[in-house]
This record gives sequence, C-alpha cells and structure tokens, in this order.
Amino acid sequence: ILRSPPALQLTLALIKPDAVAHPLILEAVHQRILRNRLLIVRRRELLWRRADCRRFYQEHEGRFFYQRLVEFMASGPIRAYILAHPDAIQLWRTLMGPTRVFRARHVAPDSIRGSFGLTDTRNTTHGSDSVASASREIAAFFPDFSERRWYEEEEPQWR
Ligand code: RTP
Ligand code: MG
Repeated sequence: ILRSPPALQLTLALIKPDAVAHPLILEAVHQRILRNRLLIVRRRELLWRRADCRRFYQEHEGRFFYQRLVEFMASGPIRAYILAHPDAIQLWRTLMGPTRVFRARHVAPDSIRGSFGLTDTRNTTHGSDSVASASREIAAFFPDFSERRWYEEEEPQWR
C-alpha cells in the first residue's frame, strides 16, 4: 500500500554566538540536526545588528534579561537554519532542552542545552515556539524564502 508521507513542518533554529565560537560545539549541534533526521532546508551564517536582535526579541522588551540578550546575540557570528520535519517545532525544542541551564542540566542532561549551555542567555540555541513564530522568524532571516515555492519546486521527492 502506498501511503502519502506526512506534511512537513518548518522551524527556525539558531546557533547562538557561544556555540558558533566553539568549533567542537558547533559541529556537535550540527550533527544532532542530521542524526535526528531534521532536513536542512536553508542555512546561513551572519553577524546580527543590535536593531535586528531588538526586533526579533521584541516580545521580551522590558524584561530584566532583554538588554543582556540583545548584546549577546549581536556579540559574534550566529548560524540560522530552516529545518523541516513532520514535527519540526517540537522535535527541535526537545533536542534543545529547557531554556534555563540549571534545569537543562538536571532534567535533560543529554539535550543540547544540558550538554553545552553556559547560562540562561548563553544557552547554545534558539528554536521557534509555534507555527506563527516559525513563519515570522523564518521571514526575518530568509526574506526571499517562500514555503510554498520550496515545497512545490525544490522537494518534490517528499510527496
Ligand atoms: P528560546 O526563546 O531560546 O526558544 O527559549 P524560550 O522561549 O524557552 O525562552 P524565553 O524564556 O522565551 O527566553 C527568551 C530568550 O531570552 C533568553 N533568556 N535569558 N536570565 C536570562 O539571562 C535569560 N532568560 C531568558 C533565553 O536564552 C532565550 O533566548
Ligand atoms: Mg521564546
């Protein structure tokens, strides 16, 4: 029986400056993406301007860690991915583990943050938390990307 494959969901994953600065950790995070069968749709390295960080994290404006977060995310190169998987958003967040590094080390020591996180801000990775934020965040990093065009023209073997 031929069954049609499940629809692919997209998410935005970021490798933060603490991890990009460390070649072994950068490679380890990349390997976890491959090992868990997340399809890499797009990938780029960039240095973020403070203004872009502020816009990206605007929902956190006014919180005590906001300024620290903006400064940190603009402090060095980051890597952005568009990842595809039937359950991309939740899968990537599970692989990352909890935001708080103390929690990550105790509750999910083998997760990415449990393994490599340094602090609650310098915690290796970011991942979209919903379908709506995934499309907003993908557009912020890959303005020319069209999900429909990608699905129809670049990945026909998935159907
Ligand atoms: P994320 O955004 O990384 O997927 O994780 P999240 O939604 O679970 O984390 P959230 O609480 O929304 O925090 C947003 C960003 O702020 C950083 N942060 N720093 N105490 C601190 O220094 C602190 N608290 C939060 C997080 O690392 C996350 O990037
Ligand atoms: Mg968040």
